[in-house]
Amino acid sequence: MADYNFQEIEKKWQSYWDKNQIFNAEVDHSKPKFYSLDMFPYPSGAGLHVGHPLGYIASDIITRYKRLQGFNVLHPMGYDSFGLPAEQYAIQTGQHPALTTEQNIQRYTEQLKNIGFAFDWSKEVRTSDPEYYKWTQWIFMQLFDSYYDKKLNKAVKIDSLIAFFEKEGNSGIQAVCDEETPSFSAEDWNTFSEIRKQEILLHYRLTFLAETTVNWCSALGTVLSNDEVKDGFSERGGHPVERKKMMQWSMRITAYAERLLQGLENLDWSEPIKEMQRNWIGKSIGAEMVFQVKGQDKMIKVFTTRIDTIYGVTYLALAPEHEYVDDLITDDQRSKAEAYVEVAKNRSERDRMSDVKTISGAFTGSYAINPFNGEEIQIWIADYVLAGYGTGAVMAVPAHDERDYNFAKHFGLEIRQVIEGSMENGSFPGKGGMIMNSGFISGMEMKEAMNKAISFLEEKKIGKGKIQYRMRDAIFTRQRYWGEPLPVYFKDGLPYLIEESDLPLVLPEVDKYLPTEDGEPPLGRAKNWTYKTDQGEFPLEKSTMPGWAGSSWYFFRYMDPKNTEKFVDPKNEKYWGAVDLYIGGAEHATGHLLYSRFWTKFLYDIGAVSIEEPFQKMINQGMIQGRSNFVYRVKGSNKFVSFGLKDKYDTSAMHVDVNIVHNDQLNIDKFKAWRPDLADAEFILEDGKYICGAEVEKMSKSKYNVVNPDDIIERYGADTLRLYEMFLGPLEQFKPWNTNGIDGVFKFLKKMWKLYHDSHGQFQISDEMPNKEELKTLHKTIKKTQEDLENHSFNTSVASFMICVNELTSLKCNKRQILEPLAILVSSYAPHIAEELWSLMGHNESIIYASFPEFKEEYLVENNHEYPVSINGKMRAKLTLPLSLSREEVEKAALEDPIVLKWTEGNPPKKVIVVPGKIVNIVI
Ligand code: ANZ
Repeated sequence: MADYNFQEIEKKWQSYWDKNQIFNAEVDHSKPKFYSLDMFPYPSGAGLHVGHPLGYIASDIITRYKRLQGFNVLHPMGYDSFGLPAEQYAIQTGQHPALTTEQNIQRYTEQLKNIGFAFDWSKEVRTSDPEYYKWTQWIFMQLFDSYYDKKLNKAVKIDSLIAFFEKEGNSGIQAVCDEETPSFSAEDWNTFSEIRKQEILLHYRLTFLAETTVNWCSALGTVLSNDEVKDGFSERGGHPVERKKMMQWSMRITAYAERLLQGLENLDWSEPIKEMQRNWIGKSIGAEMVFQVKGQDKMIKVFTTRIDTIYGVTYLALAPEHEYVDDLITDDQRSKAEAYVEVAKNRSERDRMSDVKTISGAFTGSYAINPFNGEEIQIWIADYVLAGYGTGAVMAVPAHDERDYNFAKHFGLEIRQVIEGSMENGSFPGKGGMIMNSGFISGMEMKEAMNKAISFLEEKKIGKGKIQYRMRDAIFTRQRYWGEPLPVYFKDGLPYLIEESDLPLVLPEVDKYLPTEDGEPPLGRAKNWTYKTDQGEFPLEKSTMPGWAGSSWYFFRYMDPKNTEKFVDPKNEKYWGAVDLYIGGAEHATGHLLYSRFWTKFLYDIGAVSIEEPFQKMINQGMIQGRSNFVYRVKGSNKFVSFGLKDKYDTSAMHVDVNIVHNDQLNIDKFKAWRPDLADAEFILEDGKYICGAEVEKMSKSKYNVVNPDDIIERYGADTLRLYEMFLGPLEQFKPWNTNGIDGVFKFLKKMWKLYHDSHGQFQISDEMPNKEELKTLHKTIKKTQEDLENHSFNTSVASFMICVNELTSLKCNKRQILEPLAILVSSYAPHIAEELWSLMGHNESIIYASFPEFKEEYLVENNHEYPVSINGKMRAKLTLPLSLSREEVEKAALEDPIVLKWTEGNPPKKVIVVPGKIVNIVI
């Protein structure tokens, strides 16, 4: 083979890898394990674009490197294949989502295989496969069957809770439950009906059915999670979203709030992602206390982080949705207050939180009593108070809280300072000022004052210290078709689990993928969507699980994907353990990455897995943006003017498909074929070319800047694509896809290929011993590559390969002892060419069985030194001498140097100073 025929080489090795299944990983206790995971894709109809494989290439490089180091590597791939787009497509076309999903998966797999990934395809999982979601349903059942024991600080079987209730009722139990759970004694419990018992248990179960305020999107006909809603509109499709109360399944993730927070400490993740999770969890340490309403037997409970400011409270503020609002509004305030509540309720929480400028509120007409000083204070309704946080009511301290301050200013309410430094003079509290004008806590520091105030609350039984989390329980159902059915049926209106032996509960067929006429989810259309028990036939749950269900545990299934008895065999799970490197997008910071941590902790609690944190180290790759190209149409004409001349005309820019532009030059014939309607357009050229403008934007179909990896591979090969994606810049950075530099990378591979071939293109390497320079080039590259791989600095490695190949080319080096290790170094990045060269060098086994070359420091040590020689203080000559020479030998060599001789004219100098390894100074 003469030339670097990448097409042939790549096909050959891809089919070799496939046939020999060399990347299949099985438990092997003789080797250390390395579990490398990529966030699995949703197989969309559009296929992969060049941005998608970026992270996969990086992790592929790491896994190949780890194999060379002797690790047993698990590097799987699969599909997160339930989801809305397939369902929307099904609604439009009537095609079953399973069908389109299957087609999309085939295309994805083909595209991924073209890139030469070292995936263990035998471990592939698909979340929409009944054999997979059987176990998603099984985990749901375990959650339903468990409650959170605060004393043991873990999930425990619900049976032990029932046993406790039978003996002692629920007053002594330390369990996480809903706020409004009623108290009962053992006698009560034992006389409760079955229905009542089940109702009570729902307050404790880790997945439960309850009336919840949800984000309802009527255009999509479904509930959305908070992270699927952006500024009051659905993230997909941009449809309006409203707040609505509905019966919904939820996951009691709040039970795990503290563990989710603490667990972050030991994870090797980027600080911004950890911080996002901390903020999402939102831990606040404070106090809860009640204020008696004057003249009514109502108590308003507030949550405050600053109980030390209690003497500065000048009013209470309630969220418009607060349950007491109606009762508190007095007749003389009614019309104004009710009108206000109506408007305020319809603003989303997000708007209310982000909008600090609009100040609105209404006085209820009622008063509350501050138990610390007996003062009567006004009760207001204010939409800056959120219904879903704390108790939905605040004690307002205008002198020391910004929102209270703005509100009080606006409505002319009292502002009373109780800490040194106040809002009035631009100083926030919490900076350690002394408490003043505050009865028995005057003169104290903040901490002490808080402790004293909390003791007072506890003594009077009107409050207590309280830790509050901002995080809410996670809503778990969607009114959609293409998702996992919940393994639940209803008897007497209450949910029961189906038998484990009846799993999987397979998604039924429906005539249409739309809600029913009476607004039921699509499963309402299924015939016989019922469950038969000895007691009769009962309706099954009609909602399905959300997108995040299947992805919350897939990393376990990869370890043992075909197991029909368990979701993973403990032996496999113990061996593979936590993911050693997780690569994926930062956009999952508060969704997937929290939910999977939660499920893992739960599975750990019930003894199903041995780890508490699924992803030990994570890297978030930056997005590859599109580089759009533009042509410039002269307004009102059919003429297009080249970029450099466009300012001479009145033009409008138009996106043009980047695939018909090369190095910013437009292929005019292809343009005409692309837009037949513009086939008769005229082009005003510069230097005979039509040059396009360019801009960096999101990669998207509508901007015609999507680049398909298949096209790059056809033109340059997968090895070039892989190297080039890494060469674009640091992995974590956002960067535009700019093919202008891709030729350089391609040339590098051709140059490397040439090193192993003679001038006639014949493979030829020599068994001669390498010289020092060649060894130095090689070892410099080994050192750099290894350092880069350890630091995940992929772009710099590519640069060092290029330098290495350039140096070896100038040294005309074709020695086996240099070129074998070089092929190994490059093999993680450009595996196809490396395999080919490796086999040409006479190896019968894949290069993945080679060992990573050992770096030897000795080859980098300089043996010679270039001595500057000065004569009478002026630098006159340079002398390269071995470092091993003695002072006398250096002096002798210097004095014999022809240039020095010219100056000394052969006479002995007055003085010679030699600093070995540095300089020579001669005085004549
Ligand atoms: C009195 C006070 C005085 C407060 C002061 C702050 C400063 P974080 O830290 O986010 O937990 N708050 C309580 N519930 C609220 C709700 N549902 N909507 C809006 N605000 C609410 O914030 C807790 C503080 O936010 C609480 O402490 C309360 O105001 C307010 F100088 O009470 B504070």
